Amino acid sequence: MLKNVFRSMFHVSIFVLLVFVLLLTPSCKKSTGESSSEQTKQQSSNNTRKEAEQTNEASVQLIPLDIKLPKPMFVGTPQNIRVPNLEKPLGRPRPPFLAPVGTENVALGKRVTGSDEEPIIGEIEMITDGDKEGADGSYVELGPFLQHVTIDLEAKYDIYAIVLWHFHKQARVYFDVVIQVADDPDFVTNVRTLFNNDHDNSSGLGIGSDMHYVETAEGKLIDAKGVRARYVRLCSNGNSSNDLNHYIEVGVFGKPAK
Ligand SMILES: [Ca+2]
Ligand SMILES: [Ca+2]
Repeated sequence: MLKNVFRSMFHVSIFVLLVFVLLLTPSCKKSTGESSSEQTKQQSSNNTRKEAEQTNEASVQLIPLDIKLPKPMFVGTPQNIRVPNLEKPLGRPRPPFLAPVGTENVALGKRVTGSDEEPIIGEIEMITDGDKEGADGSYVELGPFLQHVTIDLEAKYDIYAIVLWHFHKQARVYFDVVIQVADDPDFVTNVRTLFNNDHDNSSGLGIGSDMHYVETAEGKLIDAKGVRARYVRLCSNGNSSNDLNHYIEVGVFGKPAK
């Protein structure tokens, strides 16, 4: 009798266990189904993110800036220039400067104005005509002491580098070289200084900590770090040979602002 009771209890518990397993199985499957669709979703969102990152990377891919250099007019750096805070020459060609793909000289052919619009030699338009040669006929000579020129890029650009040639027929140092960008031609709105080697604020544009440098055919490259602006202004205040100011070419390397 007791044996029969145990047997029937055993059967009941087997039955309960079976029902339990049957009830659980679909819900387990469902939950697995859900989690796998969740995983697919996650995977596809990961893929989309990866693709977006790749596109982003491609759009900011950096390549060496293509700067066409003029013929050098002298070899080596003369040691007889006595100027304080003079940058030591590198002694080898300037290393490539990396900028986003599509960066080009957006100053080429653009309008130039300045504090001396009737230069002693040459025309002010020559500053953006693409000619960087050091010989006579390629440079503009502006009046003595503090002078500036302003380039209107005609639209806002993300500027990565400014390369300028004052004069490279002979080794010279130009004083109070200050390079600024702004949103307006009068340099009132959003003025940012990219370079300043005026150590005593004689130009009135603030004290600069950049070094004096000797002009060469390589020009002076200023890292503009992607600054966004329409107007570029360059100041100078004579040079180590005379009080006059010269410009051969100014290249502004950038991309249209988006
Ligand atoms: Ca030129
Ligand atoms: Ca000064």
